[in-house]
Amino acid sequence: EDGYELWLRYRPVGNPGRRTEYTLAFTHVVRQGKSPVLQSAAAELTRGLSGLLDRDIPTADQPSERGAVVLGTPSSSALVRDLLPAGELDEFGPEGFVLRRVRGGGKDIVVVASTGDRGVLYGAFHLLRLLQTEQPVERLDVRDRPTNPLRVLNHWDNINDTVERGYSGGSIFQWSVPGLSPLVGDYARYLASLGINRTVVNNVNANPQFLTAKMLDEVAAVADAMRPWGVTLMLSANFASPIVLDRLPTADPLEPRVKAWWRDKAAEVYGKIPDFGGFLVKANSEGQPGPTEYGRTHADGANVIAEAVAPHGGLVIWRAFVYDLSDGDVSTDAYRTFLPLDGRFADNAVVQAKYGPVDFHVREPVHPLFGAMPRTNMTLELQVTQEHTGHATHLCYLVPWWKSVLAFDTYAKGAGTTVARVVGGSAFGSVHGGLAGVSNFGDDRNWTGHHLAGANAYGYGRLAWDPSLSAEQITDEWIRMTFGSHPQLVKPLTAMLLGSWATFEDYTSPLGVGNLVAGNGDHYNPDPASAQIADGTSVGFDRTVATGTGFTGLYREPWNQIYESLESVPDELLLFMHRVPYAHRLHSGKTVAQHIYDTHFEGLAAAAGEHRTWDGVEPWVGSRRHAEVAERFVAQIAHATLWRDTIVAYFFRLSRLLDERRSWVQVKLADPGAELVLGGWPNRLPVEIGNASPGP
Ligand code: BDP
Repeated sequence: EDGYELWLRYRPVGNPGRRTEYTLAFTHVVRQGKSPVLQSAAAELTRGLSGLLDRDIPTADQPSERGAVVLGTPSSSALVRDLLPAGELDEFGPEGFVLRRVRGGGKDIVVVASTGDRGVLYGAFHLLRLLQTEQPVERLDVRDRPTNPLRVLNHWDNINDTVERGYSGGSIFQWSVPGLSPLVGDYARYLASLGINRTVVNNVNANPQFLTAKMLDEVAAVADAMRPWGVTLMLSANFASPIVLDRLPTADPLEPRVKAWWRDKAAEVYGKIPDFGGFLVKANSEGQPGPTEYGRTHADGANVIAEAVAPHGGLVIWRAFVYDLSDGDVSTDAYRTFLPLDGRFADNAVVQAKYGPVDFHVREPVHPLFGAMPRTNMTLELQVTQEHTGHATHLCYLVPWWKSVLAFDTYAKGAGTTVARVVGGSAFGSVHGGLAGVSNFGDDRNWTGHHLAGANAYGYGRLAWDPSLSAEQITDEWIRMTFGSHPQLVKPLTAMLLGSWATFEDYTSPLGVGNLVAGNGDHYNPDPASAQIADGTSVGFDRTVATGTGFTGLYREPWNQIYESLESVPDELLLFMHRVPYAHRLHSGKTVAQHIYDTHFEGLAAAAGEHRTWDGVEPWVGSRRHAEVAERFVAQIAHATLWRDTIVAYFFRLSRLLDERRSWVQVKLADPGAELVLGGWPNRLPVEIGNASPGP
């Protein structure tokens, strides 16, 4: 197996009892209704059941014997109307569904129903997931609906097929090749299996050429291929498009000619893609054009596009990733720029903020904008692609981290106003909110480069559907669906995945200090000096109100107090909020220096342990996938060693504090040549310290 099938492999159910149970319960598929989405749902059920039960599952118009799976909507199917109480489905909306085992005409029937076609499709995938994970179906009765209206995957794919921050090959859309990429249909099917209902198909650093008539034809073909899977297409738009494409003298959003341009462009797009989802915009950020060039606000900018797409039912998603105030602390810029605009964005505009106030680092506090803009639709942007977390080389499973972001309590409307509730809409009643993930899909055969990075794509989708799912459940599902249900496989792999984010954090950036990589580089190799967060006496970033940049004051009670005080700031965010001497004692009882030494040795040891775990599950994983991941582990361990040695050496050199638990630092200190070696940093020392080290 080469990994192309991801979590939709549909291999025969291994557990004999379950297989018999399913074989009796599912004998044929009854589709009522002809829409393309319903056809996808029926085809998927037939394909999935045939694979899982290892026999041909036919499709029929009516239930013929016991074990029919009936799928449809009340409007497409008389059977669905008969089998479920009138009105029951309304509660779950057109994307929600009911799966139930009922008796109809004296026969056992399984109904997969929704008021909308998409809901039926999602119900079909849910039913298959239950079987793939070997759940009982005896008393099947599932009622579910997505928490988030917007469940979006963003592609940073360029017109020349490269992918910004992509580590799994080129663009799956193959924009540079005329005609539809053969990957698109399969890709859309994977999105549907997770309930992802939108995708933005080009980079936020947007090439205006995507909006030319010729490219729009290409884009329309992609939309056509995704439509049967219930996926709505969106485009990133360059704010200067009116200038670049049609030589307007300005892109000032309040200029009538500019408004007309966007109105006409929207009409053109909708002429080709009637169900187009709208535009995503990165403006006045990292060199991208935007409204502030004309003295206008981000709301003015968003609204001109919002107005243009509104008559067609479209949205504008406007990113809050700005840091152009540049007066000291970028972590306050987005807050200070956007907060005054609360209530000024159009109803069909959505503000999208990254989870943290700086970037997608391995650890940041949750962005203070969440909960601070009660009159604005918001989406939370997560980075599925591992730009800052080891690319497609390191195992870094991000679901536990995302869970903690979603569960963060903003206290905006009292206790319990979590980020999940803010973006999902239940906190402030916003209509268009949810999650956006920066995709890790590329045209590598296994889609995500590292086979285990598929878990991040899967986990993102599941959390977008329901942020209350536990990390354990999501992980368990993914492993069973991707590799199988053998207990000797599921248990160790679950633990390995769940621990891997902490492992990565341990051997990279300690205590919330931020990325210790070269500023504008590939965000991969250690380069702590360039981060400029430490000197010979202290380390960290003073963001307090009392003596620092005031960032901690952007949070509500009690977080502002908790973060402001050294007594209460959580260890893992200490260096994000405070500047402290190396001998400062953490709540854990360790000094900062000792914590850095320990976590780096322990993190590397944990990574080596993950590699051993992987070797131990070889019999159940399949040789090709096993070997490919094992290769990545070898590279990861080598790179993690470089990280450990670089970071440990760097902080030892600055702090001169001995490692209380290991001998290597003392050896180096006692060695008169130590200074010389230290002077060789960063190129030589890490290697030498690594060699001298007795290991953890
Ligand atoms: C940064 C990435 C850059 C993106 C930018 C963004 O390094 O490639 O364009 O985020 O999110 O982290 O716009």
